[in-house]
Amino acid sequence: MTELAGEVAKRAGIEFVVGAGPESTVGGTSVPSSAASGNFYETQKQPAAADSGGYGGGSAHGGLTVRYPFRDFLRNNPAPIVGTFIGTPHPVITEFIGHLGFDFLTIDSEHNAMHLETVQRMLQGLSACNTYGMVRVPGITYEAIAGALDIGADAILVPQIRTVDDIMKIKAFSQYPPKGRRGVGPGRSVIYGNTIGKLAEQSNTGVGIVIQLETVQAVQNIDDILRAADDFVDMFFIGPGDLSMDMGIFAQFSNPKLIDTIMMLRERTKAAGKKLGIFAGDFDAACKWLDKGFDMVIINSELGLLGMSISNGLSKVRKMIGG
Ligand code: 3PY
Ligand code: MG
Repeated sequence: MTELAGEVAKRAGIEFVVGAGPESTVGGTSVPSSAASGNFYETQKQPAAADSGGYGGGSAHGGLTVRYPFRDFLRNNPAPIVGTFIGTPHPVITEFIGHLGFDFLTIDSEHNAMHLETVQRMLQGLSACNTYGMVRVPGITYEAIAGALDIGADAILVPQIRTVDDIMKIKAFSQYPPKGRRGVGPGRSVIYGNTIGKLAEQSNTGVGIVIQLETVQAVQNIDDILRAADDFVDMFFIGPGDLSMDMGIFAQFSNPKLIDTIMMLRERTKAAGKKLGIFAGDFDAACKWLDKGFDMVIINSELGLLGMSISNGLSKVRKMIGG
C-alpha cells in the first residue's frame, strides 16, 4: 500500500483486506499503485453498530465495497483522466457505458430531463462498474448541490459560475458545518445511515468539486475565483460551448479569440496549482487538448458518440450502395 492510499484509508477509517490484485489501470488510466491493487475496490470491514449514530443499519452485510475517493483520484492521479457525459435518463445506459473503460461518467442533469430520483438510479447502475459517477448539477442551489451529494455522487460539476459569491455558495451548500451549511441525513452517500457516525471525522472529504469556467464574467474574475477556490475546488473545467456563446463567437472552436482565452485559463490555473479539464466534441479533439496539457477531458456524451458512430457507419454503407 502506498503512502497515499494508506493516508486515504486512515482518514476514512477503513481497514483494508488487500487481495493479490494486479498492478492495473482503471479505465485506461494509470492509478496510484496501491489503489489499483484490487481494482480500486477493497473490502471494508462492517462499520460497528455504534457508527450508525442511531440511524439504523450496520449488521446485515458481510462487508461493504468502497472505492478510492474520487476527490483523491481527481487531485493526485498522475495521468489525465477521461470521461463522457450521460444524457439518457436510465441506469442501464449508465451501467453499459460505465463498463467501457472511462475513468468517470458525468450524469448531466443540467441539460437533460432527469431529477434526483433518476440520477440516484443512474449512480446505482454505475456502482457495478469501475467507473466514478460525477453529476453535473442544474444550478447553484442548495437543493441541487446538497441533493446530488446526498444521493452519492462521487463528484459534482457546477456550471455557469461567474463570481466569487458563486464559489462561496457552492462551498456552503456542499460542506457540513462549521465549514458550510449542508444538512446531515441518512442518504445513499452514507449508506442510508450506516456510516453516518463517521461524518464527524471524515466530513468534507472524499467528494470531488469541479467548477466550470464558461462565462466571460468568470474569465474576467479568474484571479479572484482561483483565490476563493483555495483548497476546496479540486478541478476547473472549461465549457467551450457556453464560453464561445458568451464571447459572441458561438461554436467557432478554432477562433483564435476562443483558443487564446482557453490557453490563458490553462496558464492561470496552472500557476495557481489547480487542475483543469475541458469538454471535447470527439476523440480527436480530446487528444488535441490532452496534448496541450489538460488534466481531464469529457468527450461529448453517450448520445453524441452514438450519433457520430451511426452517421459515419451509415454513410459508408450508403456510399457503397450508391444511395
Ligand atoms: C460547454 O461547452 O458549454 C459545456 O458546458 C460542455 O460541457
Ligand atoms: Mg456549458
